[in-house]
This record gives sequence, structure tokens and C-alpha cells, in this order.
Amino acid sequence: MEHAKLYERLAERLSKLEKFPRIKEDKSIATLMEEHGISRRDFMKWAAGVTAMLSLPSSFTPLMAQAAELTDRLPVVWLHMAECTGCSESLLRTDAPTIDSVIFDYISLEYHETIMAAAGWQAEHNLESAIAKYKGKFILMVEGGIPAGATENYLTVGPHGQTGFASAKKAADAAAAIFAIGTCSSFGGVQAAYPNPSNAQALSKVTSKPVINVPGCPPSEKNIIGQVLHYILFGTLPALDAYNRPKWAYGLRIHDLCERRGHFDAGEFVQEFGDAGAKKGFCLYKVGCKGPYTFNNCSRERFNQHTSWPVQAGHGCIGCSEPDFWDNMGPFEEPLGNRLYHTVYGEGADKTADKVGVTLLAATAVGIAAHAAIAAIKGSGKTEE
Ligand code: FSX
Ligand code: SF4
Ligand code: F3S
Repeated sequence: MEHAKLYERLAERLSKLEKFPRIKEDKSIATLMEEHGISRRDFMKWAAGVTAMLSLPSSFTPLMAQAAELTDRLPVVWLHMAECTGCSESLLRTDAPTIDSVIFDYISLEYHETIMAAAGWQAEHNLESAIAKYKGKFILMVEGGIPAGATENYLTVGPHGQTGFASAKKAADAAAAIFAIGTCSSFGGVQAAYPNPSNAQALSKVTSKPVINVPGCPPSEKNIIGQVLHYILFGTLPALDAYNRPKWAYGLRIHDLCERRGHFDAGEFVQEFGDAGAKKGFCLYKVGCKGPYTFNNCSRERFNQHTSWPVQAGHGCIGCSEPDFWDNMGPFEEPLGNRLYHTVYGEGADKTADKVGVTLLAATAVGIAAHAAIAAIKGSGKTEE
């Protein structure tokens, strides 16, 4: 009954959106899909996958497909701050066009520095007119940390040398919804790593409006597009965790659904890269996997249309969707538990644990390290040829 009511409410919202004028008149999504060799059947299969990912019942699949068809009614402004453009690459650089990347083409992207043709004065003008034309109606996606150094001059964009800080603030003030795309925009990211020379900040420090964080360095294409579709369907904030990450994507630890989890439980670990255990697909905890402390859906959804993800490729998770992971999760190829036990320079374990940031994280680290240690004592972690 509850589902029926929700279905009705969402269907009503979509039929209202459908009446909005299409921003892109040139092509329908069906034509675009056809051009990329994607059948209607593939599209519906994809819509079923996204429906499950957003924890909606499978009967909502037609609504999801309809929401994807309406992404051209929604103006999006995408700003680049201090970062590596990996988030955009995550969406755009798949070797074959995925449905997510086709939808990204279809979205009415009013401004995106990496893929637009305009440059210089023209680009700046485009941004200003998009913000003015769609005031209060556009989605703002920001990629990158925002340098707020002493003079705010660490990042300037465009011919007027506007600071990144000012440009993000101006766009955020006029946006209908704000998504921080990637760990840099969500939490500061690599440029905010100690000693953070440009005083890089999270997008949420630039505006007082709610910011939905979609972290990951980079986030998967699914988490970016999924967030857009969630907004089209619901028009409200999703349920968020303590770090403003949508729970549908960041509600579980990598470790919870990892395909190597059976080996972790059995105490079967890779002791060093390339050993016999690595060949058998054993757990990567002892070579640094941070999956037990990292909240993201990589082990469930994977990347590039479900083909692979870091742990499947043979390297541990480095915790890239967690705040300050550059400082807190390193060294990336050593277990976090080692750091908690083998304290350096006379610092106590508690003091070191404090730096990890979250008590839960530290407690889990101790538990996980204990598991690995017990497994080693039992001798079951050995991987002789
Ligand atoms: Fe790079 Fe995006 Fe990392 Fe940051 O991703 S993949 S440095 S999250 O902002 O471009
Ligand atoms: Fe998977 Fe890493 Fe957990 Fe091992 S420690 S089961 S590799 S997430
Ligand atoms: Fe990042 Fe770990 Fe996923 S490193 S991409 S959160 S497996």
C-alpha cells in the first residue's frame, strides 16, 4: 500500500516535469541510444538496475526509465575547482559508451568546462547567462576542492580572474539543488591533504544551503547519475548519513559485500602482492585494504557497467570515499591496524586512533586487526606454494 502511494506520487511528479519544455530540442533519448547501439531492452535492464540500486521495488522500473528520459528538462551547471577531472572522466571515458554516459550527454549541461566548446570570455558569459536564465531551477554539480587561501587567490577562473570560491558561491546561491561530486568537493580531497597549502575546503563550507555529497576519487558513474535520477524522481533530499552522503549509495561498508569476504572470514590473506594467495583471490586486508572502514557501494555496483572495481582488480580499497582519506587511510598498502598497534614516536594508540577521526572507525580497525592476528596465530593465513 505504501509503495502504491509512493508510486502515485512519483508518477504525478514526472507527469508535471514532462510538461516542462525540453531544453534540448535536437534529439530524443531513444534516438541517442539507437545511435550508440543501445537497444530499448538494454535500457530497460539498466533502468531495473538503477531502481534496485536506489532501493526501490522493481515495479518502479518504468518510472526510472521515464525519469532518465526527462533528464533533458533539467538544466545542470558543472563547475571545476581544484582537482584532477577524474570525476568527469569516470562518466565520460568508458571505452564503449555506457548508458550512464549517454544520459550524461542527454542531460541539459548548460556549462561544463571540460566538454564545452566555448573558452575565455564566451565561456564566462555562458556561465553567467545560464545562472541568470535558470535561477532557482538548475542543479549545480561541483567537482574539486575549493581553495580558500588567505587571499582566496589560489584558484582563479576565466578572463576576469574570478576566484573559484566566489564562482562556486555565486552558483550555489542560485541553484535549486547542490551536489558535491567527488571526494575533493565533498571533503577537500587530495589538495586538502596535510598541510593543505591552498586551504582547500569542502563545497559545504562555501554555502549555507544543503549540499549532497557524492564522494569517491572518483565516484562511480552510477552514483553520479543515480543521484540525478533520484532528484528527478523525488525532488527532495535523499536520506543522508552523518557526512551528507546518500544512504542508498554509502549505507554499507565495502567489506560487507566484498567478493573476497569469505577469504577474510576464513583467515586467508594475500601476504604480499603477487604471492600464491593473490593468485587465489584471497582477502587483501594485509596488503592494505581499507574496505572494512569505507562506506560505498563499489563491491555491489562496481564501475564501468558492472565490469570491475579496485578489489576485483587486485588492489585493496584505499578508502577514497571517506573524509580526509589521504591523511587517514595511508599508507595505502599497509593495514590500518598496524598503525594503531605499532605507534610511532611514542604516541599512544589512543592518540593515533584519534587521528583516524571516527571512533567507530578506530574500534572497527582494532577488531579487524585482531581478526587478522588471530588468523595468523592459527596459521590459516599462510599461503605457501
Ligand atoms: Fe579527481 Fe574529481 Fe579525485 Fe577529486 O574526482 S578523481 S582528485 S575526487 O575531484 O577529479
Ligand atoms: Fe574485501 Fe578488503 Fe574486506 Fe578483504 S578486507 S574482504 S579485500 S573489503
Ligand atoms: Fe574507492 Fe574503495 Fe571504491 S578505493 S573506488 S571506495 S573500492
